[in-house]
Amino acid sequence: MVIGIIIILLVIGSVAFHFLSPWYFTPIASNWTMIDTTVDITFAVTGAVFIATNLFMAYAIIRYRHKKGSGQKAAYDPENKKLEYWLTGITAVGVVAMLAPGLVVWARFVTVPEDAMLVEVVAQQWHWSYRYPGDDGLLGAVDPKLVAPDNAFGLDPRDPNGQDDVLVANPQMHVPLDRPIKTVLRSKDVLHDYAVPQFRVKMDIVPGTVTYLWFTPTRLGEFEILCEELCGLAHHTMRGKVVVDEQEDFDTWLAAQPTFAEINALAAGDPVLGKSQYATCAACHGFEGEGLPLLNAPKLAGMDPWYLKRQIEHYKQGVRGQDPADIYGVQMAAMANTLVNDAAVNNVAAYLLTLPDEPPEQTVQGDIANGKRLYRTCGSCHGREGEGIWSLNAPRTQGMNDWYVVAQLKNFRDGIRGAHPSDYYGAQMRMMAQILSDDEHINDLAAYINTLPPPAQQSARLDNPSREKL
Ligand code: HEC
Ligand code: HEC
Ligand SMILES: [Cu+2]
Repeated sequence: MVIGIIIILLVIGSVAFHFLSPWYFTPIASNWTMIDTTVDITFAVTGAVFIATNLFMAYAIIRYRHKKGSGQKAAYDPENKKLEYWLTGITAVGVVAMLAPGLVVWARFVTVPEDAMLVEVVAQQWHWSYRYPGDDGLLGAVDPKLVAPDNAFGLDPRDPNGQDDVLVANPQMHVPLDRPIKTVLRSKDVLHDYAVPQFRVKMDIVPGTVTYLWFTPTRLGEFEILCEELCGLAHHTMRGKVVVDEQEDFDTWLAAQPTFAEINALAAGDPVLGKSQYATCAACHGFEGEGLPLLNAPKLAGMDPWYLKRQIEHYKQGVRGQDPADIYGVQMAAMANTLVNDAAVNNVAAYLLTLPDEPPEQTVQGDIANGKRLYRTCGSCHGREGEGIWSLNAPRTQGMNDWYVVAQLKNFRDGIRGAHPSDYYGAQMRMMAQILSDDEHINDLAAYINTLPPPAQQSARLDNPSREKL
């Protein structure tokens, strides 16, 4: 009796929860209302079956429960043809009702409209980037072997179709409103999955092949891109954004992005010009780029050009050093504008590579053994020897000023750095710093980083973390 009543309450509760729950579809922003309808049909069919079977079970439990002295006996009825025809028939109708709409939707999903605009989405560990085909409407050939810091997309420079390809090297993509968009999906490393909940689309991205999906955005706004495939340590930080613009705004945005040819035309950094541009920086960072602790300005000598470029860009855009609590970052942000363009940044980057790359003086004491233990997680992004891993966007940690390491880890942990919504790289580091609740641990890490071998003694400037250690 009690069980019967509990089952009835569970049915009522589940149905009430379904209708009253705030966790249902996010408001849709694409043409794929069909997908919602399909999910609704599935809910209706499975819901009806759930209600019917559970209420029948409750009824049977209550109606035929054991009563002392009633003499009731269960009848054995193994072959009831009529009942079986009915059950088979109803089940078949239910299954068809659930699966058939899915086939119709899938047929649409894999049939891309002729006039769809093409965008390539490139996935890599914990980062999204995008390529638009340019005026010819064609994407140039790519080859994973060509991927390098100065050719992050791995474009083949000999393919004329690739010259006008527009390269967006940050995780924010734009698309125009009310136009079908075809995204072709490519991975540089492992399995990922491109998903935008408001568009109701998702598709796996498989290394070695190109997958695709299409949608028509029907609402202006910014929507989050999620990776929905467990793709390693920082999978949960692999987020991006798709911005749906009016066609006009989209065109303006696209025109402001660099093409492959434009990026290639930018001269390689010139260390001689860089030296004169560095004069301003030297006042704080030291004449040899060795870092001046009294001015809280860290060592820059030997900094990887890609990391320097990104930091200067972030300072200029107000993505780093905008938080008033970030006293030193604010000072630096004011200086970043003295490097007026990409060429100037390239020149300074080239000059920094010519400076003596000596390990800085040690100022922080800590438990090195504990630091080593803690550094195992860090090493999967920054390299086991702190060499820095470009493909994971994680800079070199070996040879950094220990006081600066301590300051930055606290900044990340306390949300003073890496909290800006456009700081996709800082956000990853911020989540990693959250494990460092104890200031002692931060000192231990800095002390351990001091023991890492300088570049000349490193076993290899590997571009891949040792995955067997993860
Ligand atoms: C007024 C002093 C000052 C000047 C001038 C200055 N910086 Fe800085 N810079 C700083 C400080 C302080 C920091 C540390 C910010 C922090 O703690 O977050 C910094 C940080 C940086 C960083 C980030 C380092 C890292 O490892 O993330 C870079 C890159 C940098 N500066 C480059 C430059 C360049 C290039 C110039 C010359 C155009 C320059 N700075 C001029 C004070 C200065
Ligand atoms: C998921 C990958 C990942 C892991 C794990 C990780 N980091 Fe980072 N870290 C990054 C990225 C990406 C950046 C660059 C942030 C930016 O561009 O502003 C960064 C930046 C830093 C910086 C600032 C460097 C500078 O020059 O200002 C320090 C210091 C640092 N990490 C230390 C650590 C330590 C210590 C650990 C382990 C507790 C760790 N990281 C774990 C990805 C990671
Ligand atoms: Cu992923």
